[in-house]
Order: sequence, then structure tokens, then C-alpha cells
Amino acid sequence: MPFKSINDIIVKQDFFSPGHGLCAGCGAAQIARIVMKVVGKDSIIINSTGCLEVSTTTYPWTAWKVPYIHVAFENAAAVASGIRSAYDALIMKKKLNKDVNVVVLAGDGGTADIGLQALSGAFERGDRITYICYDNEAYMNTGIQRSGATPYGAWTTTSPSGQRTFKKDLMGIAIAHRVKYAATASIAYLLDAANKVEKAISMNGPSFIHWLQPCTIGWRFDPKLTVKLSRLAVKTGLWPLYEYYDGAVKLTVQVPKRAPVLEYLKLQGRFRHIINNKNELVKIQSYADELAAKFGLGPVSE
Ligand SMILES: Cc1ncc(C[n+]2csc(CCOP(=O)(O)OP(=O)(O)O)c2C)c(N)n1
Ligand SMILES: [Mg+2]
Repeated sequence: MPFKSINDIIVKQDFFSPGHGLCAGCGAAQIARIVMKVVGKDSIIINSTGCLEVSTTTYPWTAWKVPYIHVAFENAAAVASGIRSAYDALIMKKKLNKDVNVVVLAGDGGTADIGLQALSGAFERGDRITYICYDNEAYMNTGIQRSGATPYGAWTTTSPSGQRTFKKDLMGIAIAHRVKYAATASIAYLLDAANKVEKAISMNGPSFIHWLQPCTIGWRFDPKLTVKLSRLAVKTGLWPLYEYYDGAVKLTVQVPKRAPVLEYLKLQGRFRHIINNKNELVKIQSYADELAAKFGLGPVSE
């Protein structure tokens, strides 16, 4: 049953507890909380190395109230596939009578770059796992190095004059594998996001969610702006909210009037060097316009 209101989600039990060390305003904490509310207690979480892992599992504490496995940077999807097979075998042999949700939470570095081949293998085999990439657009845990998901123009410690390439299209890669379900998500649109997680875990095959996660430290913004930035990413067209199911792509949140990309960029220190550079702004605006045309968003209104 889809969630009808935010309250339907909020009242659900928490399986990600608040006693963790993630930064104030960290979008990953909000993603983890919502994911855990939706997937519930009969779930196994597979988490590759990254901010979410180091900040929620410091011995002897853990923020996870369900079985959780920390895996190496490159093999989250492969471990999930193994766990899925083990459960399938136990259920088939009637040694277990209850199914579990096998859910990966992995960063953009762990997904777009180093874990991509394991993910491709799981998608190709059709393994029944849900893979959620929380995308803070850099290798944040090790000190803000660029990843394949870093957006054009963004400063990181390894793109000091601004990233020269556009974000890797992870959704396109998932869809090219003909996964059962793929969707983008935003913490500013919780109902949309929660319903996408619910759909993802109900699939009889691989599902993928690409979730934008503002990072106060790496993007250089005031922690109170996390949700506002998440919303602006959608409103500018830089982060269209859509889903892929049964061979078709569908926009799930319409944006009749788009905000100019500058509205989003100017709130983040990582773009400070380009907000007065017309050429760079035109490039980023054109990229948003391209996405808007592809997904059917409205025109920019100043
Ligand atoms: C094979 C390997 N290379 C490098 C590292 C060091 N390392 C640990 S976490 C991390 C960055 C993770 O980036 P991402 O997946 O985007 O997650 P985030 O920290 O941004 O949440 C790196 C480079 C590692 N653990 N293993
Ligand atoms: Mg990252």
C-alpha cells in the first residue's frame, strides 16, 4: 500500500537510531532514517565504506537496529547478491519461512566508480536486491575528493579549479541493464521517496534508487539549508524526480516553473569560484535545460 501522507511515514518505527556521529544537517542520516522506516525490521543492510558507515558503527555502538554488514568499498552489490542467494536457498529448503529485504546503502564513490562492476554483475544476473546510492557528489569520508558523480564546476580537493566533466548517469546505467525498477529521490520530497523505496523492495529482481544527499562540509553550506538545497536541485531541473518501471520512464514530481541554476549554486561554497563566470553558468544552465527537455519539466522563470 503506498504511503498517502508524510504522517504515514513518520509514525513508522525507527530502525536507524539517532545516536550516530553524522554531521548536523547531513542528508545521509535523513536518507537512512526514511529507508529504515520503510524497509522495516525484516531487512539486512549492506553498507560500503564511507561517511554513513564510519559515523554509525563506531564500536561498541551501532545506530542500526537490524542486521548490518560493513563491506569493502568495491563489493557491496556482490555481498548483497551472496546474502540473497543464501536466503533464497534457506527458504527453498524450508529452513526459513520468512523473507528479508536485502538492501544496499552505498555512497557515490562506492557506486559510480569503484563498486560499479559488482553492481553491473548483480543487475545483469537479475538478483533480487535493492541498491540505494546516497549521492553526496564526492568521496566525502576521505576528505572531499572528486568522484564520477561530482557535478560540472564543483570544487573538490582533487578538482581545485572545478570539475571538468558532467555527472555520470547512474540511472541511465541501471536502466540500460533493464533492472526491474529504478528511481531518483530527494529528501525534500519524502512521500515520493518513501513510496519509491516501498516499490523498490517489492520487485522480483534488482531495483536501484539514486538519492541526492547534500553534504554540509563538502558542498560548503549552512546545515540549516539541507532540505532547501535538496528542493532547489529538483526545482532547477538538475535533479529530476522520476522512475523507471516496465520499460517506461515516468516523471513523479512535475516542475511547471523551473528556478535558474544560479539559485542553487550560489548557496554552496563549492561553486563560489564560478558564480560570477558567465560561461560556466551557461554550461550548467544548458545541462539543466537538457535534463528538463528529456524529462518534460517546465521552462525557467526568473
Ligand atoms: C579499495 C579502497 N580504496 C579506498 C578506500 C578509502 N576510502 C574509504 S571511504 C572512501 C570514500 C567513500 O566515498 P563515497 O562512496 O562517495 O561515500 P562518502 O564517504 O561520500 O559517504 C574512500 C576513498 C577504501 N576504503 N578502499
Ligand atoms: Mg560520496
